[in-house]
Amino acid sequence: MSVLSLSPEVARARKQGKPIVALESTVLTHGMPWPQNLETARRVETDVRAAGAVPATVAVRDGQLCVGLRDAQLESLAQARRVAKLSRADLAACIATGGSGATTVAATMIAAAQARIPVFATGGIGGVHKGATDSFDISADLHELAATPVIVVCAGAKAILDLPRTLEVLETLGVPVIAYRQDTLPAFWSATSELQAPLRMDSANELARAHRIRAGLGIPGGQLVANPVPHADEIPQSEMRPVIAQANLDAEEMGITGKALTPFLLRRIHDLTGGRALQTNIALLRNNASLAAEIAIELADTGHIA
Ligand code: PSU
Ligand code: MN
Repeated sequence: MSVLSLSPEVARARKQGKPIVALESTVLTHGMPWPQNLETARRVETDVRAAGAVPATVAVRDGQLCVGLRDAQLESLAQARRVAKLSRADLAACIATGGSGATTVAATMIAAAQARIPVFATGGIGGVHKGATDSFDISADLHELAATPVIVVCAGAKAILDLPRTLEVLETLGVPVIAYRQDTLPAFWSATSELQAPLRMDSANELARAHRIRAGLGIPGGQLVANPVPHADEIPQSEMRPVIAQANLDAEEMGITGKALTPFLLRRIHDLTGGRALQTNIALLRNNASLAAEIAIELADTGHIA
């Protein structure tokens, strides 16, 4: 029994060996307000097409794991309230009970691998939360990167996280963290940080080659590409630091934990910056979609599938 449902466009592209870029949906349902979430979803899909690849937004609809959504489906997802946020732990249960939900980085990677799509673009992955030594809150995204052979293009881990510890866990799990065209790790809203990136690459071709070589060596898992937000759209770390501290403080005071924490922090940060952080978030998503398309094209040229 297949629970995978490819859109006609994605099915066609796959048959023809065309480059495809997977896109997640939690960023739309839990990371951005209506109607900017729908506008962004559409714009990101347009960016992927403009770069020469086919977009495949992933979500669960009525017990089907959909890879590629029609515009009306994208709209109903963006408009829906109280959508389930599905990660590795709850993806199968949602499908089994005929439910619907948005997929996180971890769940989108699983869907992409099933659909043999080797590249996926998002905003920021989950990671080690500040205070994780007490809360043990470490995103399932990190383990997924270690297990599932999909390249994830992001703008660094979300800066609401404990970035040094996130890097440590990724290293322990054997996940390559590759900064794109710079030496430092980008920090989501900020193009640079004080952290040295473990690896650096300067072209989509190198990224595609490294992915193939890892697969050839039998190393499981994916690569994390950290693509800095364009400088014109960034909010520097010095400006973000107090905002992030305030948001974390608010979450602590309100007792927000678990799955609700990341969406709460993002919403709070959008508010505290008067919407500026949201504009940056949109810019970095678009930037990541374009790079992911370039990588997809490189991989498709050599017939690489996940
Ligand atoms: N990046 C964003 N906004 C988001 C997310 C990422 O800019 O909403 C989502 C992703 O789906 C990611 C998830 O997988 O947050 C991580 O959630 P958690 O920390 O609960 O694992
Ligand atoms: Mn968590």
